[in-house]
Amino acid sequence: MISLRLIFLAFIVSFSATAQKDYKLWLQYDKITNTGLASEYRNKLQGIVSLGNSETLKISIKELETGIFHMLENKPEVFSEIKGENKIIIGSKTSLSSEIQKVAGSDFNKISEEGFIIKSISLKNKKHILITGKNDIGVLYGVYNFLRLLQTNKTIDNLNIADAPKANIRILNHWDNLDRTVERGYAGFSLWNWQKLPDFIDQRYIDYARANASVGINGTVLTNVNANALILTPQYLEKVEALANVFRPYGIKVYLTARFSAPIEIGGLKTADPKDADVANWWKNKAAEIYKRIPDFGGFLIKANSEGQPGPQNYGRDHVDGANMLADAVAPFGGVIMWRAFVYSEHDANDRAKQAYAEFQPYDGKFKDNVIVQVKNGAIDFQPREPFHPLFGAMPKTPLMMEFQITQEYLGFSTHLVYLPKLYQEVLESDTYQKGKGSLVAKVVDGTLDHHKLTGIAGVSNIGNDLNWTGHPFAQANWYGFGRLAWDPYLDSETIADEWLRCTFSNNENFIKPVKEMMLQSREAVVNYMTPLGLHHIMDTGHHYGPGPWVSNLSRPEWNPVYYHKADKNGIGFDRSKTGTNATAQYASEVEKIFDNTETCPEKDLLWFHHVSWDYKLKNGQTLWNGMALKYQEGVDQVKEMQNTWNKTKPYLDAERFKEVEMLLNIQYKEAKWWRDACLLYFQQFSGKELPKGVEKPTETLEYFKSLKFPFAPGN
Ligand code: GCV
Repeated sequence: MISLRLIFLAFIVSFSATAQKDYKLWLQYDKITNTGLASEYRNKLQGIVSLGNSETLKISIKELETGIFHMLENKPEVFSEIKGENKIIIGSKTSLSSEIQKVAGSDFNKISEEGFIIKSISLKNKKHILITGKNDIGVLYGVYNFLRLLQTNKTIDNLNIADAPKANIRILNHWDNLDRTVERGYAGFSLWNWQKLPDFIDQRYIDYARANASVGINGTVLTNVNANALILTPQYLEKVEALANVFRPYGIKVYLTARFSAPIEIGGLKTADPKDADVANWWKNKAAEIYKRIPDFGGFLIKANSEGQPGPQNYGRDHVDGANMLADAVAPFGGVIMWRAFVYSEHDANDRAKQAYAEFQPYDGKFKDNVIVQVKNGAIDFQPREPFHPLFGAMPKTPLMMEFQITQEYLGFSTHLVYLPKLYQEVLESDTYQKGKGSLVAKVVDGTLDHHKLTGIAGVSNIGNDLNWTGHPFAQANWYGFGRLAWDPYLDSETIADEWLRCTFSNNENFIKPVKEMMLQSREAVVNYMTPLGLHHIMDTGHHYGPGPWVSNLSRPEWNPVYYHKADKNGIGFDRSKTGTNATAQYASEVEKIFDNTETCPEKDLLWFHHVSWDYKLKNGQTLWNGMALKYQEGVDQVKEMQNTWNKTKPYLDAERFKEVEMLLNIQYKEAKWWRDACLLYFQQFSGKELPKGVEKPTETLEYFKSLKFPFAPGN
């Protein structure tokens, strides 16, 4: 009996330890195992001097205490004045003595309002480390960055770091519904427990804010862009206010999605026409009501006249009319309007990839100053690979905000390991040639190309109430990486992977090197086994889980995969060149030229821009059919390689996370083969060709793959 109880207790203890590990994200603060380094850190960190007592500063101190306590097993004392040496001095600029301000000197000129300085200083011949910023939130960012130095085992000698975010709005978009389902969410239900709010503050809200602040995310849109007007009623605003109060000391502003028809649905008006004075007034009053509760409310995100959502076009008005009317409502309070450019219409026979540009580009320069247009990274919809959206580089007079998808709607949900910062980097590094060579998408987004002050990067959240937040332990890296790139869109995805691995798992090089390589390869692997050579949107319909290149029976043409691949006996691919829809002409002429010609078009984008024959010769001399089949096989092989890599990591991490990822990689391998076999069998009907040597033969029939149904696929 006793032994059974002991076993049970041991189980509970180990279970909760694991739960904690998964839950703690990249803030593990594991004990530093390099004893030399640990004692060096201990020597240099002999207490904290706190110059201030705001909520944010208290959080900063607590974070330092927690981090140092766990990493160095040493609880640092907290002082209110500087005594002795080797202290960490934290406080915002105004709290610093003139002597310290002098030491920090010109560093303050290098940072913006949210920036931070971490500097080794000497005061009266005593060494200290100063962490400061122009205000407390900068200090908090500095603290997280300082702790990251320890977590990644970096030197803390001669520190001289001054860093500031390059985009103002660094924001998560939650596609969370009020019933707690999450559109395209694969990590459980919504974190927001509307029923228990405002009185019950779940610890998760605090931990969420902390995780976001640790990577510099400063905003959150709580609700789905397919919006519900109820969120704007007093009953819900009270709950939103409670969340805003939790997030505020972490520097996170709350935003909401605004349903354009709200004046009718909850306001009792007969119209939502943006030119109607009553409608404009209704929104003004609504904004005033929100700001009374939440003085630092960020503003609204709007999906209008897209996929059935109401918008100004319902009243014969346009996007500018709608956005500017809302902009006027929030302007007196410093709010912004993030107006989405994700539009396409079933009534428009034009290539879907051209529609957002066709509709929005003519509006350049017509939006009010507090409007920012939110553009998805590519012109279709968050595919494993898309060329950058042609609107980037085409609206110089309008602030454009990047929208990335962190949740893996088209990338294997939360079962596939896909390291997305690699994708984000590829887009941010793309050259729009708007002002000649070097006009990178990153420069459009951070405002430097066209001198915009309002800038932003949004990521569609992959967070839910799963114990590990994101469903897949490695999907945490996508949340982390999004935050880091929103802070600095020029960061290298490899550096980010390195940081994340060290903070999340281990500093052991035998672990870091192969696992980092695995992460960096994982994006190309998913492209290979799902949509190689520029194929896109051939996922099964509705839920987008698994392959469905055969789907052709949906009411809207552009919802059918056959619309995108256009496979026939002559070949495959969507001709968007001059001989086709001429979508290439939406890019600057330098880019257009490259994409328009099969000779110069990167092969990774070939079938996005061109319809080519099955015998088309690829650069490596293979026919398109053989090359495509081999790419599918390569994707499968890459996942096998990921499994091999992972299997060797067992000694370096806890058994539970090892097992979790091992099981998920097994699923990914199975599904990569499913993708390969289903797609090749389907396309083979048109090519009429044998599979080349090196590609495994399918073990199931095409009919079998077509018969698979997933009625309860999540997120749909
Ligand atoms: C929130 C895609 C997704 C939809 C999503 C839409 C959007 O179409 O499948 O679920 O809706 O994009 O970004 O608005």
